[in-house]
Amino acid sequence: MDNLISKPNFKEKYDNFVNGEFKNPSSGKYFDVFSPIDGKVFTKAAHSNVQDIELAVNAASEAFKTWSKVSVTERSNMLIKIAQVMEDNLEYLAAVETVDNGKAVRETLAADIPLAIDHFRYFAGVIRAEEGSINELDNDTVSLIVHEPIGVVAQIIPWNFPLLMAVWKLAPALAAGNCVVLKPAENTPISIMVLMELIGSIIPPGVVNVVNGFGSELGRPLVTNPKVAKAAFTGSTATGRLVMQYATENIVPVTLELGGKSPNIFFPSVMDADDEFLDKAIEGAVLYCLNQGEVCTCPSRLLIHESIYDSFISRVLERIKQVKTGNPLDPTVMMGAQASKVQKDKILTYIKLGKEEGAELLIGGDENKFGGDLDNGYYIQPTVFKGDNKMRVFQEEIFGPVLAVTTFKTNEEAIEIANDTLYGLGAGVWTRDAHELYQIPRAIHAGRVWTNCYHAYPAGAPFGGYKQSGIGRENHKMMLAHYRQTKNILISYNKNKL
Ligand code: TXE
Repeated sequence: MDNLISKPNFKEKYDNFVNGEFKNPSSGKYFDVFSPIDGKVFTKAAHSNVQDIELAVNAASEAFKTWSKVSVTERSNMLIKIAQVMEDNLEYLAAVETVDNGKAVRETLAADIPLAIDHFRYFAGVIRAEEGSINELDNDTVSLIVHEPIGVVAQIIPWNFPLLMAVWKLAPALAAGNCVVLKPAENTPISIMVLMELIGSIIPPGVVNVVNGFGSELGRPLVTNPKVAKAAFTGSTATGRLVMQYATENIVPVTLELGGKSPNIFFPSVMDADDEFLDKAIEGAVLYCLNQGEVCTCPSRLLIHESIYDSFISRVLERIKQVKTGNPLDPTVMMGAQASKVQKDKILTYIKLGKEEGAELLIGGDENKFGGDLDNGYYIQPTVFKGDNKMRVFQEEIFGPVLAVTTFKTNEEAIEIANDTLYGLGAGVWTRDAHELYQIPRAIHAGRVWTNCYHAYPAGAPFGGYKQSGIGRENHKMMLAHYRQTKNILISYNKNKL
């Protein structure tokens, strides 16, 4: 307990950030923000309404007139400055994120914030290297292709990686020359406001606006605002469907990063491998606990070849017993608190359901208690069920530290089970066989297949979903295409012919 990272000081309440200033919500209302660590209110956030959305969109639209003309070098330099300020405040931002979301500070220090920093640097770099193109169609006709920013972008952010997901959307949008109205999740509105306190002065007024409040109240007016030219969303598939409907009303493009039920497949050669690889593979199976399972790519379905099932699962269960759970401000803790009471209750409902539908509980299966203040926090034990892929605990996104395990006999069966889901975001393949190493990932319907690794998110590796897991690829320069218009200037050099 002595080695806890100290809780940062928070303001009594947090406003919106509009046109370069912190601004009260027009209703004057604020809502309570709870820390998942102890379930206590630690501050309040602006409860915005349609008027606040309009103010922010108008500010963004006004700012776009100048920001869209700013040179690529200037935009790139701004992203580099933002990255530097984040790096200078890494520990502070990591602690804020942990209090706001409940995730382990071990992760915010080593992953959330460093990845966000690197993301700004990546887009600062790639935007400088972008070029248009020119094509001579015939002797006197030339086609010129140039890219232009799309306009005001609406970005709706989830609560599982509040800062990182905001940055995944902000960096490409700003690099491409757009202005943004960003709506954080109501469960975790604070880390983004703290970030704006740090970087707000680096950004020209109106280029980034943040409006806090409830998605059910603000989502529609934001995405259907006629001045909005594009929407980007990360969250549940159900809400993503709504966002797409709003975007349809406005006839604007939308990118979506939605749910998942990712298979993590272990082939027989894993068990014959050297100790180092086997240890890594066991670790890869246990990564369903990472971020308390609140990851869209959580490897929540474990598929093990039946010939190695007994020996492999016993190693996995031994390792799960070693997973350190508890106060997320303890830097040695791997699994902290679920992001909200609602989420904790949802996970417990699924655990009950798993038992009811006859899945065999191998470990965990209850909330986690640590005594003292933490008893009002939102903690769940790492849980493993063995069962059948048709069960609801195998099919539905639980978004918690709940693993559903099954076996397969052949590679064809492994592929069939892996693809038997509505989702197609992530997958893991673990093998020492050169053919499986390529053929299995190719056969899986998912946007990202980690092969002999899992849960790595380096900038430059495109990330996004097949099927109901979404549309678009973030984390890669190809995202720029979603944030730009393509203009074709067709030039005739023929003096007579039309
Ligand atoms: O998500 P929502 P919820 C999954 C996960 C979780 C479930 C429910 O399974 O248990 O979704 O979580 C905003 N128009 N994921 O209900 O509603 C909301 O304010 C526009 C997976 O919290 O999708 C927040 O900013 N926006 C996921 C954001 O949507 C609306 C991460 C996400 O909330 C809106 C989060 C509306 N009508 C949850 N209603 C992932 N892919 O990583 C809400 N929002």
